[in-house]
Amino acid sequence: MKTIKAEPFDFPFDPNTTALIVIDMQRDFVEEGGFGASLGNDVSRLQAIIPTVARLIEGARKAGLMVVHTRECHQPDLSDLPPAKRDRGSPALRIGDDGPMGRLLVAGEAGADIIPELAPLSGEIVIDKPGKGAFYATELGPVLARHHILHLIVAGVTTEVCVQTTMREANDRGFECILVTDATESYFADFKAATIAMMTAQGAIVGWATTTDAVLEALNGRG
Ligand code: TIU
Repeated sequence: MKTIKAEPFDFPFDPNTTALIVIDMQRDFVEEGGFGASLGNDVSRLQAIIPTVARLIEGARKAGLMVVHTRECHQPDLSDLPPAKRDRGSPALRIGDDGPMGRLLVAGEAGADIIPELAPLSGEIVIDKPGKGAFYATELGPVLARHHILHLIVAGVTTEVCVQTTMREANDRGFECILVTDATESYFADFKAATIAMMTAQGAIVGWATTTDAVLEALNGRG
């Protein structure tokens, strides 16, 4: 067993039953012209964490951890896109519309790709998900079960939307989850802070929080 220094208390884990899950580091959320920008968001906030997420992924690979990547995207025929998700609000573009990086949040389009800086290695699991949570309507649960995963180290975007939803889904399914706070980001600084506070409160009611340095220190003996 190893231990990550964490809030609200230390996080014990066995690397053999632990996966790093990187949520939705896609061009559609991080780059201009994508889905995130179409909602009126400042994507530069998310770009700032790319080097940190890269360092976390590298450390996890070096330690032999399973690495899972997710992508929020829909089938080209939009058969997995509920009208409630497509039609809500007044965005500049809707999911499935043509944008500068292809159709927004559609599998196979350039915008749905994971950013090149964080590209999955061949052999790493990539989960395409139609919802905000990575367990809903995906094979993530069975994949983790097949690999005997019990602990999840969580990074990616956005903290209060897909990251938080996935951590809550995982927590209810019996996983021990730890959020890496400098490897996740929101378009809204106060939402990120509130998410970390609410998930770690009440004795880690949803999960733990830590830093990339603390994860790397626990995995590989360096910060
Ligand atoms: N809009 C927003 O903050 N997030 C999403 O729509 N999806 C994810 O968080 N990946």
